[in-house]
Amino acid sequence: MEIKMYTFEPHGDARGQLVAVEANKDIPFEVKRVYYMYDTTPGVARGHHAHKALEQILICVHGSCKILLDNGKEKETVVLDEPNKGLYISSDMWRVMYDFSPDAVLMVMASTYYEESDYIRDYDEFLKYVESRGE
Ligand code: T46
Repeated sequence: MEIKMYTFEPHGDARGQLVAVEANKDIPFEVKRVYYMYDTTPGVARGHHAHKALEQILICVHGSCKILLDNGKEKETVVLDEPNKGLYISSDMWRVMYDFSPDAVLMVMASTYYEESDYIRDYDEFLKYVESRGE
């Protein structure tokens, strides 16, 4: 499986670091929504779903976490632990976020507004969905 990581150039000076991410330039889509998670309960995993259309970039802007990606055929785990590294997740990809450090803040830039009907929350349904699309 091809993992698409983006490295954003920090604008560092004596005051510290600043990272800017521009839609359709630094990432391949228009950003419609930004959300972030923090204060994650120790030991929990989040996600356990796929999307039909949504594309996203995940940045762990503080702390660290792991992301399990599963396209129905292969699985890969990515560690996010740098605030200027973004993981691209396409639609049709089962994802699980886990192993959050206590200080983790996981920020997500999303290509669409929140839409519950875009979620596939059942793993068997996901496998049938990707198979029906010939993926
Ligand atoms: C994804 C992974 C990486 C909203 O009201 N608006 C939103 O934009 C989002 C993302 C969530 N919510 C509500 C829906 C639930 O009541 O917030 C609650 C928690 O959402 P959820 O259980 O879907 O969160 P995660 O962490 O399992 O998954 C999220 C995204 O939903 C999902 O698209 O790819 O992060």
